Amino acid sequence: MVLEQYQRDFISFAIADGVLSFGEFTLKSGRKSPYFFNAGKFNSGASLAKIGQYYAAAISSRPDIEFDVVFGPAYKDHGEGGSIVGAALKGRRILVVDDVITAGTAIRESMDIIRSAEATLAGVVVAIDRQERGRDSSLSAIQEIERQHGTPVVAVVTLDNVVEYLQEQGGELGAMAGAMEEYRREYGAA
Ligand code: OMP
Repeated sequence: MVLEQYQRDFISFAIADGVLSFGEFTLKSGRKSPYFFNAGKFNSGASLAKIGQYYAAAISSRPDIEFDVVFGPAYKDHGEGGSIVGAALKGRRILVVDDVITAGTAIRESMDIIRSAEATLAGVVVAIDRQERGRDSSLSAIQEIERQHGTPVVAVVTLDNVVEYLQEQGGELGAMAGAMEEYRREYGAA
């Protein structure tokens, strides 16, 4: 597998901003992971502008995905009430932009919102595909979504890409790749 330059840049940028970090983390699914991707740390104007470009690069790699509206889920309980702010969804083709899909719980909430708004799901773009088994099978959550909904899911980077990058870097970062591969053996998709 060949890492595209924008993928390499993205991983290096995510590590530098502390978005991609290494240690021991308990995920929403209860799995203990040696790495975590915290998109909330892309919190400056400059890093938001950059992350937008990486998402755009991933979307451009799939010109077959045609959409009218970009939808960013907020998963909020407070604020102005209701779950939609911005453009109307009804009858439109929606591209969902999200941070991470692990077991697929969060993304299903977005799909429910789109379905109840009588819109069509055109595709999903995520920053990182952790390539872990989903809830219902040995497929990854992303593969499940692609099969169940016939919806393409694009990731800026996958776990494989991150492991490859870390191995290329060697040293301390290279050492992290081993822990990630071990994790993948336990929870990775078939
Ligand atoms: P699922 O709902 O299991 O697909 O997990 C996705 C959500 O988990 C994300 O929207 C985050 O809230 C959180 N998460 C991360 O942000 N980064 C990670 O590296 C892993 C998770 C996670 O808990 O699985």
